Amino acid sequence: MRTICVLGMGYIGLPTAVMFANAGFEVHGVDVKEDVIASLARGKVHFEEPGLADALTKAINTSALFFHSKPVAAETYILCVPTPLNSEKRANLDYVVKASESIIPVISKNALVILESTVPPRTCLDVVKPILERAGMKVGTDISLAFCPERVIPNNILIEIVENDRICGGIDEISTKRAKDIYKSFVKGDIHETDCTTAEIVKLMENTFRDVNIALANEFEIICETLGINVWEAIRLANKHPRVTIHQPGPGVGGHCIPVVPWFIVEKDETNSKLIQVARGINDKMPGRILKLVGDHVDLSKNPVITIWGVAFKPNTDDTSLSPATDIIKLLEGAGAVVKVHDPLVKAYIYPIMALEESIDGSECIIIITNHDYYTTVDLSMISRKMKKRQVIDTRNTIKAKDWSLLGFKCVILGNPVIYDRG
Ligand code: SAJ
Repeated sequence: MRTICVLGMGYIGLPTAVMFANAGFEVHGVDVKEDVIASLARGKVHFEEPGLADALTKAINTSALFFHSKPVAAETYILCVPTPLNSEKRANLDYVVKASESIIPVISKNALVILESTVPPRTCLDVVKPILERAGMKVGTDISLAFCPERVIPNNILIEIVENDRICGGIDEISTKRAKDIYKSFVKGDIHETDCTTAEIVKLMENTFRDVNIALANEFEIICETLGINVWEAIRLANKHPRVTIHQPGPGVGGHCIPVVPWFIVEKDETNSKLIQVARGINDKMPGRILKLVGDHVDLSKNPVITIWGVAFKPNTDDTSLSPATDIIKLLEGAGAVVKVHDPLVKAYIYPIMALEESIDGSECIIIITNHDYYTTVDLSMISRKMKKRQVIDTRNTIKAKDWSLLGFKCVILGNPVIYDRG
């Protein structure tokens, strides 16, 4: 049976391991975190992702998936480790280096190594290849190496991992073909062949495209405020053009990827990446804009209780990675507010997560940061009774302001000059 060793059991590595296991491979999932390995071996997933727990159970029950704290010998190694930003806004490749080094004791001739982690261009050639060659074999001749980035969106991973097109870029043609061959076992989208360095920049371009477009939406929000225009309505109408798809403004950009990845291009060519840098700056300034918006409606120097609804980086996920909510809470506390936090999905966060009722008790303003579906189902009359002042600031244009205003709420929506209240 064909064997695969997947290094890194995070939100990409685990679904990848599970998919290969359920597609007929013998898969060995590896993570340096012993507690993660122990819980996975018991069939327990360590993050929320629709369908993942069932798919994991199936893979374990058919004896197709095993977990280890160190790599084991396999025909294919897939590296799915994090590549965070360091303090100089460059890619920290420590995990890629350590994972590559960790397979040296077990790798043998004819192995295929696939890097899935998002990395700056030339990482396969300049970082991974020399490490693998320390095993005494030549990459290209003895070992194949390819870069095959993931493209899935959290919360829809198990669907997108199958249906999205993929890019496979090998260090040579044989590496590309071998990598494509194994992904074909479960990917229904087209698998496009290229070289490894092109594949590396393709991944960065995709996420940078999104970051720059969100920055444009955020810049439109700022301009529309100056001009007294409702940006949401303006974007809705502009998007009626057949070739225009403007993104949505908001409180900032979070997640593992979008706020990080554009810097991997900047580090390779700072001089020619000015648009990318400006876009990053615009998105990073959005939490400060939210602070200003709150300050326009609440006297923060009087230490009011302010409620944050939603600390996940995007709706309907429990993931708080680089969430703009964290910056906004810090800014509000710095300005004097006493912040209470609610999120229906997040269990662990750097601030205590309260029950809904507790989070609004004595509060002078709710600020909606993450538009979880849950917030459209809350009991508005209970909320209006519990609050000290009936005010809500919606940074995602998500609430039905009319319903809230009928209960006496003053509703402020980022990017909309109209203030909804009973008057
Ligand atoms: N956001 C906005 N306005 C928008 C869209 C998003 O403010 O119009 C914000 C979100 O609220 C969130 C952040 O941007 O804070 C990022 O969310 P996202 O939905 O854009 O992206 P991620 O991080 O969940 O997933 C992205 C996806 N990449 C692209 O859409 C190009 C996903 O396909 C990638 O696999 C993933 O990054 C990754 O791992 O690289």
